[in-house]
Amino acid sequence: MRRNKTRLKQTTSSIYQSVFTLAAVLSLSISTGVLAAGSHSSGHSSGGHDSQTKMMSDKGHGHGGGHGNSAGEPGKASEASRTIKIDMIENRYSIEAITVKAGETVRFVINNKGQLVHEFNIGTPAMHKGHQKEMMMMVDHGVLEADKINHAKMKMDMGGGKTMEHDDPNSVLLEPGKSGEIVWKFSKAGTFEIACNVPGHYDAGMVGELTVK
Ligand SMILES: [Cu+2]
Repeated sequence: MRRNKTRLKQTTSSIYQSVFTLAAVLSLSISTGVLAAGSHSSGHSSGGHDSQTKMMSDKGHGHGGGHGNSAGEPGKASEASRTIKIDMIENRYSIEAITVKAGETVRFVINNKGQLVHEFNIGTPAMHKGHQKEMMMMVDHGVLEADKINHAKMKMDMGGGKTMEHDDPNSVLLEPGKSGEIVWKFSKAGTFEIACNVPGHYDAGMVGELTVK
């Protein structure tokens, strides 16, 4: 562990460099200027690009998040008690607080009415934090651009048969103008979050409270 830390320290400057490069690229391509530039550096001080790649393949899957989700589990559309429609724009959801009953299955219909790629993801704050690192990797690999998703790169083999496909059942990642659906069963009570983990968006306020009681 100690040795690992030393190695990570050595890569810190290159991480900052890539974060700042990213911030510069994004601010050039985003006319709305709402991206919280600079705010993501804190989330990436603990892991370099290489170590994250390794960590992901060690875990044995390409893109975590839906595994052991304490917010619930994928649900059946036939069991949904209601449909909640949510629009996404820069950088927020049209609904900022949702309350559901424990055991309830809800169908979410998500529309991206913004000009940037946005995500709708159901999870705990810790899950979102972890997912933000994976999203950052998608940006680093050119899979995720500010206003589009490179689907060909997403399917590319990252080594050991792992890809960067974003197909977790608790999440939809949508390009501008696109819509998607999630059917989710909230198995037990708790306080969770809906969040967009595209770099910078969560910190800019693209997060909502989800109460299961
Ligand atoms: Cu977003």
